[in-house]
Formats: sequence, structure tokens, C-alpha cells
Amino acid sequence: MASTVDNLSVVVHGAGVIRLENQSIPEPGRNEVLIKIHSVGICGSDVHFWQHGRIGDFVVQKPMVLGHESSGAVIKVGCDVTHLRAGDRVAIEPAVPQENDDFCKIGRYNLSPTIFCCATPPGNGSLCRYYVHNANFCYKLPEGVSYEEGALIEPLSVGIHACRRAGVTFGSNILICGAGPIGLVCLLVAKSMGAAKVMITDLSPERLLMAKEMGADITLQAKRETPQEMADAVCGHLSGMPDITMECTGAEVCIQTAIYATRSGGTVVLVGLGSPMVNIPILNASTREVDIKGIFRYCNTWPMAISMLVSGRLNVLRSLVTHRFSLEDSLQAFETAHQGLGIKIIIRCDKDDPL
Ligand code: NAD
Ligand code: 572
Ligand code: ZN
Repeated sequence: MASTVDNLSVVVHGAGVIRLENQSIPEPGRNEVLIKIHSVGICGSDVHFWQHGRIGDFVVQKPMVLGHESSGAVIKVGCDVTHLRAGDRVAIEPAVPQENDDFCKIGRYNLSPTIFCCATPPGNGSLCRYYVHNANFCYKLPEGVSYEEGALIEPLSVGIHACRRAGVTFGSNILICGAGPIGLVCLLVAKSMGAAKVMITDLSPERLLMAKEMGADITLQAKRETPQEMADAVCGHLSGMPDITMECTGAEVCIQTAIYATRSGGTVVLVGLGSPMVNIPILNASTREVDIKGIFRYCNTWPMAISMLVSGRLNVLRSLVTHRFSLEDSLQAFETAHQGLGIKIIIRCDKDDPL
């Protein structure tokens, strides 16, 4: 039976409408856990669902709780759960396949047509006090890994998956387009995988400064160049063409730049998702054997992210957090995110551990 005690939740009702509402506390099913949420990061997609009520074909048709970058403490386990118990601190992987299909069998469960992600309609998210999730997609946080780091594993996972798909290795020379949270996690992962030189571009000098502080070797402010001119500038600053370009803006001009800049035989990974139809220099890519790959979120990243956080070699991840708000002040947090201020905004949902 659901209870009606305080489960304050950030709920989107459609374009332009979010409210703080008290919802009932759900009961965990056999293979689920009930989590007392501690920290939740705001993602660009949360802001987009609030502003536009949709992303592509995913339309907010009924009120939906936002938030998919989260961590918290298990307070109740379903009867079939054996690897977690009450009191465990966990990071939550939000996208869960609903069936063990062929994609799951080959380990690429993110590609399953049955994948169901919290805070993508119709799935409720975790920006609330109490949230139920599939126990197999909750990962125990060891001592020394904070709840905020636990929440940051979600965007970090996008960076891990992008770097894996790109084939980043010892000595890679890399261009990253866009120094938002996703471009910055790609930078952190690429450096920790042994990239020799990482160059990052953005329109914003503040974001480029952040990138520099987080270990970018070269930063370049994008102006109003043509993609070919921008690619020439990139190669000049890098003293050669990058082996890999990770496109993290979704802007057509950056996708074009990415192709022109990448060396023959290299790889472009399209992380940013913008317009569904874009013009790209396809002959340039195909005749130079530049591979163009996409990514869809991530798979099999939480365990390695946790190991890397335990090792201390990803301590810089925590500096992505520029703003913190309590759950009660979430609407102010969303306004701040919408204004494009800072990098990662974290909402503290646990009223027993106030800011
Ligand atoms: P963001 O909007 O915070 O960052 C994008 C950055 O690109 C901004 O700093 C912006 O100034 C910069 N930019 C825009 N136009 C530019 C240009 N012409 N040249 C250089 N820089 C430019 O977004 P984010 O949270 O960092 O996410 C980046 C992208 O990744 C988004 O499109 C998002 O939807 C996508 N994403 C994709 C996946 C996936 O599974 N493929 C997962 C997560 C996010
Ligand atoms: O952290 C997961 C994530 N994925 C994003 C964006 C932000 N955060 N994606 C972009 C939007 N797509 S989607 O396919 N969709 C709404 C399901 O357009 C998913 C990946
Ligand atoms: Zn996200």
C-alpha cells in the first residue's frame, strides 16, 4: 500500500509548467529497492522537457517527475533482492531494459527497444524524496565516494561510452566540440584513458576556462568561421588533425567541422543530438574513411566509474558542480539551469542532510 507522507517531487506537466508536489511513497516490487534520494543533478534534457514538453517523439502526456542523475540510500528491498540491503548508499543507472533480448545478451542493453529511462516520458524520474528502482541497476557506493559523485556517474557514463565508441587510447589526439557538462566529462575520461592532447571548443569563454581548469590542453573559442575555416584553425592549434573528434554540441556547423578536422582513417563520435536532419560533407568523410559513429546513452559503465572514483584518479569530476539547491528550492535551480549559469547544478533531496 502506498503511503502519503512527504514525498516532495519535481513534476513537469507540459511545456513551461513544473511544480513541486507531494506524491505517495511507492512500494518496491520483488526485484526493486526503495531509495531515499540524496542528490540529483539537473540535465539539459530535464530543462528541455520543462521548456518544450517534449524531446522529439517523447512527449510529456501526463505529469512526470524529472531527474535521472541520482544517488541515495536504500531503505527497503524487495523480497528477491540479495545484493543490497537497507542502509546501502547507491548510485542509480536510470535506463533499464525491460526484457532480456538479443541486445542484452550481447551486452549492448542500451540498444534494446524495451529500454525504459526514468525522466523520459512516460517514466517518472528520481527528483523526489523517495524513489523505487530495479535493484540490478543500483550500484553500491563504497566509502569515500560521495553522494554527489554518485549522481555525477550518470553524465560521466556518457563520456565513458563516447570514449569507448571512439576508441580513445594511449596517445590519442582529440578534438571535443562543446564544453558543456557532456563535453567536459568526455575530456576527463579521454585524459584518464591516456589521450595525449585534448583540444576543446565552445562559444563561451567561461566554459572554456572551466575546460582548461579540468585539464584541456588547448581551448579555442568558436566564432563565426565556416566549418572548413574552423577545422583549419583546430588543426593549426593541434599541430595536426585529431585522430578522434567527439561532437558534444549537436550544432550542424560543429558536425561539419568535426568531419573536416578529423584525420583520414579517424573517428567522429556524434554525442550531441540536435536537429534530426543535417547537411554533412559525406563525400569528404567517406573518401577519407572517417568513421562516423553515434552513441545512445551508455551501457556497462557504473562499475568502472565507481572503481575509478575509488582510485582517486577522477577527483576532478566533483568540480563540475557549480551550484547546489535544496529540493524545496528546485524551481530556482531550474531557472538557474535555464539561464545557462554554471555547469552542473545539484539538488539535495535529503532533508536529514541539509546544505
Ligand atoms: P550544453 O548545452 O550544456 O553544452 C553544449 C555546449 O556546446 C554549450 O556550452 C554551447 O556553448 C556549445 N556550443 C553550441 N554551439 C557551438 C558552436 N557552434 N561551437 C562550439 N560550441 C558550441 O549540453 P550538454 O549537457 O553538455 O550536452 C551536450 C549534448 O549532448 C546535447 O545535445 C545533449 O542532448 C547530448 N547528449 C546526448 C546523449 C546521447 O546519448 N547521445 C546523452 C547525453 C547528452
Ligand atoms: O543522460 C542521458 C541523457 N540522454 C540524452 C540527453 C540528456 N541526457 N539524450 C538526448 C535525447 N535522447 S532521445 O533519444 N530521447 C529523448 C529518448 O532524443 C536520448 C539521449
Ligand atoms: Zn541526461
